[in-house]
Amino acid sequence: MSPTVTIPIADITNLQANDNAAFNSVAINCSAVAEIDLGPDTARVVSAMIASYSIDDLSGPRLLFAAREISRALQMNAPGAARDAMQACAHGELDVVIAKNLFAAPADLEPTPKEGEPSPAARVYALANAGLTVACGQLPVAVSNENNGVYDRHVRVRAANVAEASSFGGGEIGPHTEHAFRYDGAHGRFSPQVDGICLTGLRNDDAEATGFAVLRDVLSRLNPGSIKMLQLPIFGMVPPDSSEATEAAAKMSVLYWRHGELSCAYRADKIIVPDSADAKNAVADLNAAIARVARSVTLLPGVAWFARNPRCLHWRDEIKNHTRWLVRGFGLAPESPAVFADPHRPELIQY
Ligand SMILES: O=C(O)CCC(=O)C(=O)O
Ligand SMILES: [Fe+2]
Repeated sequence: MSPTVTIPIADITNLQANDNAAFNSVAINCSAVAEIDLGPDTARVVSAMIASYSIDDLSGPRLLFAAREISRALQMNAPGAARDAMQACAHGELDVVIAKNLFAAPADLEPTPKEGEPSPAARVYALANAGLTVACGQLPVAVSNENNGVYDRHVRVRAANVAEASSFGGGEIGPHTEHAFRYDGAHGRFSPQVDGICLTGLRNDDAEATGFAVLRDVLSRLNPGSIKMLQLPIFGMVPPDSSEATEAAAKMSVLYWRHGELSCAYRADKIIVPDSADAKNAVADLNAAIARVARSVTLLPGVAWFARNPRCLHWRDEIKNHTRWLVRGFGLAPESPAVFADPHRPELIQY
């Protein structure tokens, strides 16, 4: 007998992406970023583990199993300070963990694939992202309307889109959080944003940077009036170019409360701002605040950036070298109200 309880979709009226519960302070004016070195021993162990996995480990229960194995290897091999940082991230005290030596730079990596799939040996590097995600307190997940519902996404220029500054072409240039646009598949609701994003360098010969801005820093620079304005459900959002969805979402707020924290659903290049001076000023204020507190990280091979997605904006800073190759994976907080559609795909959330 199956232990799965299926809740009819029509009955899930209380499963809202935005829970509107505000119990944290809005402007915590401190840094929320830790840079850790997992150490060469960890890198060697994780690389050996990656070499032993196959692409069958990139989906379903096997992904959760492999991610927990790698997370355990991180806990057992990383220095104490690195373990503390991952724990602090799991507890919501940190919003970003930058980890060196997640794996050893792959020696025999194929040329950066422009079209089609990377080789199985390259794809399984995403399991390092999944392991770090678990170590930071989240489940590795894929979403149904993006990347064909596959966990590992490979961030690199595609031949047909070299000139485009878009998530399907050369790079994601504008500041954004993932799933600012998030219609829930056929059900017409907003899905929760994924709680985590992990980007890891596979190849980055020109040391191109990934920009990011921690939301608590951004909020500390925003006028209170803008913070109020950005919480109104008056904004529209066009799906990103990488999404399989085509219809714009309406009545969305840019800032909203979730899991007790003010969270951000924003994509600078896709937002539809209503025709009001207050709304336009608030978005300009937001863009200026992001620019003022922007930081950057260079994702060299084996360097990972894990961020609590709705609490940190990110973007590609520059495009110089079309061979740059990052691997990306999403994370979901265990308390997320995300809808899971298939008992055989516990890593897949319905969008
Ligand atoms: O290319 C980058 O540095 C950022 C990529 C990005 O925004 C993403 O993969 O979600
Ligand atoms: Fe992104």
